[in-house]
Amino acid sequence: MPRFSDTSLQNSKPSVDRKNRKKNVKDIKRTNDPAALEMLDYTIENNIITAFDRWSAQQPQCAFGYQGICCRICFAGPCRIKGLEGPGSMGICGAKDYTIVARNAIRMMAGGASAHSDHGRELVEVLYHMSEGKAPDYEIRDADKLKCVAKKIGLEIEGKTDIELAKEVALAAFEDYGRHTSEGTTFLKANLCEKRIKKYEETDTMPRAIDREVVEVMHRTHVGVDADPVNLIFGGVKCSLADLTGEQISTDISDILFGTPKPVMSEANLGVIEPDKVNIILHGHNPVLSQMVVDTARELEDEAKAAGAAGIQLSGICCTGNEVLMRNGVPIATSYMAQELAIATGAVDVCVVDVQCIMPGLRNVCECFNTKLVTTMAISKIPGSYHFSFEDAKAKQSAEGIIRLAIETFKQRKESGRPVQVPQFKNKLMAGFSFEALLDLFAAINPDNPIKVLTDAIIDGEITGVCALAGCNNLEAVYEKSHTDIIKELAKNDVFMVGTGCVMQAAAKQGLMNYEAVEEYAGPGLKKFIDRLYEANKDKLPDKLPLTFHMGSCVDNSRIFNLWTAMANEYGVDVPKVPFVATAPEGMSEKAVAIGTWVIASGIPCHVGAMPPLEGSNLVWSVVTCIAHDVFGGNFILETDPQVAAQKLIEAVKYRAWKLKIHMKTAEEYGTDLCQAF
Ligand code: BF8
Ligand code: SF4
Repeated sequence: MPRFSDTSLQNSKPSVDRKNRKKNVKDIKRTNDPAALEMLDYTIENNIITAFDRWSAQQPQCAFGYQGICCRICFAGPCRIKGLEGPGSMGICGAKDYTIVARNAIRMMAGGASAHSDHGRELVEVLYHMSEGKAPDYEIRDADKLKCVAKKIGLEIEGKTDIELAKEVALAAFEDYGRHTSEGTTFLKANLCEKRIKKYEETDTMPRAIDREVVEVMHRTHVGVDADPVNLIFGGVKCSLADLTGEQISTDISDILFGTPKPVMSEANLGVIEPDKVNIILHGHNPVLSQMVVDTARELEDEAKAAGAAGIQLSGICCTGNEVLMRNGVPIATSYMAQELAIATGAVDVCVVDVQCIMPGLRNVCECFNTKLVTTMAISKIPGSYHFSFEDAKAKQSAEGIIRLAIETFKQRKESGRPVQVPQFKNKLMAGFSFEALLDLFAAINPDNPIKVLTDAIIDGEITGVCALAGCNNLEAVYEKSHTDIIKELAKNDVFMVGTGCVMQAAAKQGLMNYEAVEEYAGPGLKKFIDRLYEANKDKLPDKLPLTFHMGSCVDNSRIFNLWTAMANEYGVDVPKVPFVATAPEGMSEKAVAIGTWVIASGIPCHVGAMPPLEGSNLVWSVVTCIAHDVFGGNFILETDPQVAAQKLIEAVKYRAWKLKIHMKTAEEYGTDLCQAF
């Protein structure tokens, strides 16, 4: 009986306490990625400073900040919690550890919600301007998705042209940013199962409007407002559900404008950079410009050849990379933490960035190699870089300008005769698994009820359950090692894996996103399941299916939310009963905090492998690791050891599957309704 198979895996404490988390601060080669290791030798030898050196220089990091007990909310501070008793146990205003930790945490959620949702707003604006004829370079590439989204959010679709419908969808999305009534955000409610709607209404966590929830968090965390940690965290949950609304909007509208991803082959790791071509790296998050660069690059291929290049090689970093991989098969150069190492190859002509996860440190590395760093968004500039202002009315013109700058820089690179250092590591991958693409795979086995293929595979014991892989890179862990260790362990235990963001770039770079990885790492049940899916779909697939199913960028965690909601609806239970877990082995960003929070509020246990700043308050710790489970059905599993983390995830998913199976069997045997109270 899995519930009690190993109780040590069910307590809320990490296996290594804070004081015993040892790091060798002198060894900056903190990675298991062979390409990054080769580049680190090169950067160390050539005195090129990267995040790996800066990480070492930052050690030891401030223990107050690490635990979340440093407050800088007003400038009577900064205040730190220095002890358990007396005046030093509070900030100057009297704020206790739990208030400070909770305030800091929910401000991170507000930061994350702002980033995802503003990304979504850009897309809504493009859709709206396109519908008004003011963004002529954009079009509706997936009219079926447009209709499907319109229908889902309650719009009448009959008798309307696609353009009319696009405008109505855009207006409905705008309303989710600024509604002044309190019925809940449309794009969220349209995708939740009934029981979750009820849960959020009962707990006053249903977001009213995205902007409003972010503002409310900033207000309630101002000096002298909310001091109650539980109240603060519930405010944070509401804000994180506003974040989910923004992510759903981002995914839906990206698919409408640029197409819903389908399985596609590509490659990943620094070996995709080709020195004889004009190399352009697309980095950041928003597909509005990067998709335009992809389309325009095809047209300017001859110009590149006329300049002596073998062609134009695009590659991606971070979630812009994921967006153009999913829809166009553009290869992945690397993930967040190694972005400077990609530039240090010396073979990149232009690195074009939009918003989020762009290290300011890129500029110094670019200067070493005459790589042009191009910023494109008004809110995201870097001193010393080129700025091509992005306007959706002239998107193609901007893309052409960027590509021509790259061609010019390529010529200079060739004339200079400067050597390049491109590690010859890359791996084959298959990506492109939108929620629709996954359902399409399942439909080849069960056309009437595709999701049942997945839910039955769990009930029949073929696979253990599902795990969502998400999140960033963080040098608190060994870069990409936590990702790869956890993936291999889950695979061995027959866990079906879907994912987004930088984890999936680690999987792709390290050969864990192709069929060879299924043969090497999958347990017998998982292999059988993946083979079965392939056999039913082989006429339409470009290759055999991979070990890990890439669902897109971080905003596309909404696709994962759609997946577990469909599973819950199929089982006829609320989400907390679905055998589904999540992990962010190297979480780092505010966005990751927002995502992790709505994951647990959805009712899913969520592992985080780099310690978030919560350890300074036992009360807050117990709220997010235990009480959250009682209220929402999901909880954080905070564990820095990847092997232990994998066991905790397996334990959690097995326990859920075991409980669900027992109740389903009982209902079947006695002809009763499925119990809802377990
Ligand atoms: O949005 S996983 S490091 S790139 S924040 Fe950033 Fe984290 Fe990567 Fe994608 Ni998500
Ligand atoms: Fe210090 Fe209170 Fe100001 Fe925070 S809000 S810095 S704890 S005085």
